[in-house]
Amino acid sequence: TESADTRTDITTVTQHILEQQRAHKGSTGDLSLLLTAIASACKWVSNVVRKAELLKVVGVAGTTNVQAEQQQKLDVLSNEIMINLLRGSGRTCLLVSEEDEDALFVSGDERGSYCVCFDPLDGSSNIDCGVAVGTIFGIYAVKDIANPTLKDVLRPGSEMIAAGYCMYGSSTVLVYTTQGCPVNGYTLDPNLGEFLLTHRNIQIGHKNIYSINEGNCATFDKAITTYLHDIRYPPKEGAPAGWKPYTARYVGSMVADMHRTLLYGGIFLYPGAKLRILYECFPMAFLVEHAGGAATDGRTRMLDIVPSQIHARSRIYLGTKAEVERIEQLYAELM
Ligand code: P6P
Repeated sequence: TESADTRTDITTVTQHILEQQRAHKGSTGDLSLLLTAIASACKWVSNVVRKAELLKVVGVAGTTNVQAEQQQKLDVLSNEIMINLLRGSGRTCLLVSEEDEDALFVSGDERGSYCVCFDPLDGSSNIDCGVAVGTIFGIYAVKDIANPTLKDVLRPGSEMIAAGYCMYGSSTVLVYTTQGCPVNGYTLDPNLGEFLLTHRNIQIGHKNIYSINEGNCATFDKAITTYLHDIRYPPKEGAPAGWKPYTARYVGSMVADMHRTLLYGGIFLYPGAKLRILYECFPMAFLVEHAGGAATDGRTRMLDIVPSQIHARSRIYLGTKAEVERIEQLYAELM
């Protein structure tokens, strides 16, 4: 059999974006350009994240130590990379970043027709211990390119036209989808500097895994404490044949917990209103629904929520449909 290095039927993310563009008759190619710019930004962020520890001891050119205060915080650096490449694509008119209090309006000849909401480096507090972190993004089409306003992003997540994340873990994996299309995953080959199609048409798994920060259990409401009890202990009337408790997995970095939930299945729960709607909850809900799963805040489908302001937060439960429906049923019965 031919070795992986000699295979020539590999598909790069750029080729795949163009292939999907051709499938959408009449598309201008603007979204393809924007997605390609995002993929380039993720390559650059990946490069910086992987060198982070080294930069602290050997500096950029391998000369002297980089003093801590000179060592630009990775999330600030990642934010600059994202903004430069998004604005430079000439396809955006409004940028909402977790790192910036105010939205950024793109003017002049750099203005395009898309609004991008993103977290440039989610979970960055985990970097020092080597835990996977990631970039998360969601894209809306502006309503009136001549007059972009915050109303272009303070709208239901279901009106997003694309969403995705890039996880900087044991490998760098970009996962995204566009409205009504399959969810695909691309793994960065560091030697080629290319994202190669490795996960075609991801469908959410069905393993019994639950993912929650148990340390917050004193704040869980009755619906969640009941849900957790039912997946940890057999029913009162006795365990049916084959019954076993769910496995617990919690990384504490949303992209890592989401990627595992997408590939293996189960449920990710964040009952406190901590995660941001526009650039954490909506993109992940958009992806999980496109992969055959579901996402809710307990009472409302996540993608039907309208954020009140650009950094609004929400609780979120996402994963396999059956688990999400169970949680919504408990909210309806108990809350
Ligand atoms: P906690 C990381 O700080 C983050 O924003 C998400 O990536 C992650 O899912 C969540 O917060 C973890 O929160 O309270 O469990 O540390």
